[in-house]
Parts: sequence; C-alpha cells; structure tokens
Amino acid sequence: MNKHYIAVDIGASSGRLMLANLENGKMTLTEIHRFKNGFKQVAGHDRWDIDHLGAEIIAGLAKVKQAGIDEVTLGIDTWAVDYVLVDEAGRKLADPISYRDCRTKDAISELTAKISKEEIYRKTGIQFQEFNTLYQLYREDQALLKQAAKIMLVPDYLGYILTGKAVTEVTNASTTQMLNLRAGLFDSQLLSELGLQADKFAPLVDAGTYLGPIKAELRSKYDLPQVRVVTVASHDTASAVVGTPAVGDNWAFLSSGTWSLLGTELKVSENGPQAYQANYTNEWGAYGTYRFLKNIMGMWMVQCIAKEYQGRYSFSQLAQLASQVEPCQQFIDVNDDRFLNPPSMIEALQAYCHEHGQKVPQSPGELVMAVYSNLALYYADQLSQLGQILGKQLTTLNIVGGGSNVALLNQLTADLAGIKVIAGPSEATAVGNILVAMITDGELADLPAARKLVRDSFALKTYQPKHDYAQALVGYQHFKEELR
Ligand code: LRH
Repeated sequence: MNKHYIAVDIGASSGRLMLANLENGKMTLTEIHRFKNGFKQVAGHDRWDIDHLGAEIIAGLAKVKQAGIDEVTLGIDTWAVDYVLVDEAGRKLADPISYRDCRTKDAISELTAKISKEEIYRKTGIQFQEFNTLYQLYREDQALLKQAAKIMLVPDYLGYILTGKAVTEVTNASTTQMLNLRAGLFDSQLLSELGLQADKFAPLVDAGTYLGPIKAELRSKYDLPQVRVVTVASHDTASAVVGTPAVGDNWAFLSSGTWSLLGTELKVSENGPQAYQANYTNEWGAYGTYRFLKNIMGMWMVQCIAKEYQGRYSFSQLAQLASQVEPCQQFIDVNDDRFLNPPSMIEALQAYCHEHGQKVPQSPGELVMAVYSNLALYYADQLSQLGQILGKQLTTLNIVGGGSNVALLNQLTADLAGIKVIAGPSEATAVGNILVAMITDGELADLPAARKLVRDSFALKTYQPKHDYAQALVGYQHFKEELR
C-alpha cells in the first residue's frame, strides 16, 4: 500500500494513533502514539482536558513525520454525547463537561414532564440515559450556551482544530437523542425545548466524508506530514461495529471497553413498544445501518477497582486472581446508577452486596470475579431479550475491543449465554475508523468487503459454551425481576 492511514481513537481512559498498513490482502496496525485520558474536577464539574487531547494528536502526527511518512489520511473517533461550546471566533468557551458529571441527575424526569418519554423515543429511537446530550444541554449554563456560536461534539471539535472545518457527523450526533429518525435531521421540537435552533450545530454529514487538509500553520509550526482528514464513523462504538468481523444475519456484537455495548446491526430502525420498554437504542451507523444496542457498565468497573489498588495489579493480574474465584457468587445489577461515578467502586460494590444480603467480595480476585460474573449475566440476559425483540435466534456473539482479550470473561459469557463467542480484534475501533476512510477513498468497495478484510487480517478466538450455568442465569433473572 502506498497510502498511509491513521486512526485517532480516543476513549474515556486512553487515546492512540494507529497506523494501518495493507499488504498481501491483510491489514496490520502499528501503534504510533498512546496517551492517557480522563476527567478531572475543574470549576465545579468533571471535565475533559480537550487541549491536551489536541496536543497529543499533534505529538502523534509529529512522530509519524519522524518515521519518514510525509502524507497520511486520518480519521478521528471518540466516546459519544459530550460536546464543546465554541464562540464566534472558533475558540472553546470552556473545557467540556464529562457525561459522568452529576449535573444531569433527574434531568430526564424534568424534561419528560414537558415532552413525554414515549414521544421522545418515537422521534429519536434513542435509549434514555441521563447523560445524553439532550439532558446535558438542558442543564447547561444558559448564559454560556447563549454565548456559543456552535455546539461541537468532541470528535467534530478535534477535526475542527486540525482543519478549521466544522461538521456534525451523524453516527455520533444520533447519540445526542436529538436527531429525528424519520427526518434524518435535528428534531425542531426537541431543540425548541432547549431554546435552540439547528444552526447551533454545524451541518450534518455522513460517516465517510472528506473534511479537509490539516491547517498549514499547524504543519509548519510542528513539522507535521500532509494530513487529509476524513470524517469517519466518529462515534467510537460506530467504528467498532464497522470493524466487527461479522458474517451472516444472526450475529450480535459486544463492543467491550470502558462501556460494554451489546446489540446487533439493523438495516431498519426498531423503535416499537417492546424496544421502548426494554430501553434499546437505535444509534445511527455507517452506511445506513443502525446500532440496536444497550449500554452496560463495562470495564469501567474494573478500571476503577484497578485504580483504587494504585497500580499494584495489572488488568491481566486481576483477571488471573479472579480466575481462582468461583463465578456467580452474588447477583449485582451492574447498571445501577451508583456505579456510574462512585467515589469508591470497591465500596459501592461491597455496599450493594451487603444491602442485598449477598456474600460481600473482599479480595481483588473476588471483587473482579463479582464484576465479570455480573457483566456476563447481564450479557446473557440481554441476548435473550434482544432475540425476543427482534424475533430471531442470535447464534454468534462477536466480542471486540480491549475487553475481548479477557479470556475468562469470554468463556463465562459463552457459558452463561449458551452462545458461540468470537473474540477480536481488540483494536476494532481503530480498524473500523480506518476502514471507513479506505471506503471513502475507494480502496475498499463497501462494508462487507471491509469486514472480510478484518476476518482475513486478525487472529480471532472462538469460545464454545463449556459449562452449564443455566441455573445461575435463572437465579439472576429472578433477582432482576424482584428489583423491578
Ligand atoms: C463508548 C461510548 C458509548 C457511549 C458512551 C458515552 O466509549 O461512546 O457508546 O454511550 O461512550
């Protein structure tokens, strides 16, 4: 391949620049640059350091140039829902507030007193989560919002500081819960509930749109290569689904990172009463698809536990300790709000078990096994619900993302859900980011060709159900029933 593709992939806990190489019909990825991400309390809120993210992208691009590469095509993806307020001159008004900040507490019930939940779901098909942009904007500082010329979602803002071009990419914009499924535009009624008009956002564009070249002043100041920025599927989960090596029609995906996003890809959205009741989302995917999924608390819980042990255990050491503990010893609703941003995840888990009269996990291994077991139980329960809503038997679960490296959790999931699990690639998000850029350039024909390239390029691991945990799942389902 003579063209060089770079994925900028930034999640809640880390970011990276990955360089793709295509040789003999296979893609290989090289990590060029990695950096930490996280939010901090600043001026009364949990905020992301957006300038730091911009500076790390530049630092990564400088490394690309130092490696002798003079020309690259680049796409950016990040986590969803958060935004930067930008003034008339294109300057940020403040650092963006994290979706885990508590400012949106009770915002759903307040806003839905004005426009019903059913109506919002009928319009948007998006799951109710207190952190959706809709509720964040509802709770935004109104003076600041007034001052803003544009509201830019995080990856759009990063593309803007590189190129000076502002767009609103739809795979990510759909997670705002403000796009109208039918019209394909921002919903004017929802905007007016917020006192906004559509021109507060840059024009909507599809994933796979050329954005522009990097600004000349950045190139010369930092000695960067020539960079063509393509607006890829800028929501990390949308990119991960593109990078999922799925075949046929009966597959589900689990994008396993800070969040676990469990669902399937649809060609037609599904926002009927059953989907509403089950709070499934129809996020817009690349190439006219929908990510019909549910957010599950995910590896965030283990990340928090690891942090509390102050780096004494790596993730693989924690998994090793967990593997010595018997699974499913307690039932925990991992999506309980208390786990979203607790001062101590360990204490939150222990308090939950205590309150529900369950065995309280103490050691690192017990704590992590309690999390893995209950993630796997949640997945298994949701897979059966997903099959029911869609009226079909899902036969394969493709697990992608960093969490797909956790063999113990993959096997537990296969066992509890009674489904074949195919794990990998762990870098599906960066892969999907690059695949959309390649399709945009005509290097690949379409989504099926892109997924074939993933299957041909990356080692995937299959897990068949081995142990019978049917009883544990039934117990868990009773437990969840009682919580309702
Ligand atoms: C995963 C993710 C997820 C969103 C959440 C805010 O990184 O983008 O799809 O719901 O972050």
